[in-house]
Amino acid sequence: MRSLYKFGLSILLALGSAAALAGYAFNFPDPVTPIARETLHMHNLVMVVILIMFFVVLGMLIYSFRTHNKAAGFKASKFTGPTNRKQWLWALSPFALLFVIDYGVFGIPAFHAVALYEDTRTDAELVVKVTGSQWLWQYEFPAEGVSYTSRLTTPRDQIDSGAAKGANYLLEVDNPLVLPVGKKIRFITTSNDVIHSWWVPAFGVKRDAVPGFLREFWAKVEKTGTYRGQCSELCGKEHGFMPVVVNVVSQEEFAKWIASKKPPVASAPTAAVEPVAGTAVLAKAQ
Ligand SMILES: [Cu+2]
Repeated sequence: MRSLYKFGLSILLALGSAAALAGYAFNFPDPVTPIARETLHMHNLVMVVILIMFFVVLGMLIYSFRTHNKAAGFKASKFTGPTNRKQWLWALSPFALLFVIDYGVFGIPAFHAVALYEDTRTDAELVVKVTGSQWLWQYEFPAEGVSYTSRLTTPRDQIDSGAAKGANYLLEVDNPLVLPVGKKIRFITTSNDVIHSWWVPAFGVKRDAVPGFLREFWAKVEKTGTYRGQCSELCGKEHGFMPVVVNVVSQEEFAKWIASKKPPVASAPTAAVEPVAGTAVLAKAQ
């Protein structure tokens, strides 16, 4: 028994130290959108309920093994299937309990969280089109006529272990996506080549970018800051090298930034065609 405890303890220590070395966070990142907060609450609720169930069932098992054993003079009863009312009750009550927990305790809040995620009302204050490409992201603000690409900036030296890895190793880009705080933003994802997936953990959103399809989700970021994520659909040899970086700034800062990104007025005739074409595609997608 003692060696078993030692074995368990060493496994725990090994897992703990490996996690510490990797700088791994076990829990969700701080949620900054309503969707991320609901997802975290849902996760916590499920964890608490299944932990209680785990300990109740384990306790009953241990109690049964320790008290109703052969040494204490108990004889195994031999029967097939429930034969009396008490046995039926014991067979059906766990089923009924699980049914109530699954549909009532988990189902209702889970449905609410999914409905929030799939909110398709068109009251978005800003639309961002995200296009995945091997191996970069393209961001477009169709109404504002702004479009640019966002690529990894981690030097090749760090990737090939020729230099020490930076603080945001593989999570840094040249042109981050800039968004205003507190605005409802509708995201539309698509792809130029293969399936990618746009993911920012702190936003609680992840949506596949599928070639030939427009898929959508929305987010309302409540806190300014820099948020990092990654492509999360294996998309080829540099799948690990197309991170997502989002700078969430105040609404005034955003207005200034978007104005600086707009194409100069001199090229207006050609630039004006873009947003109109983009809007037509968006209207069709709804
Ligand atoms: Cu990708």
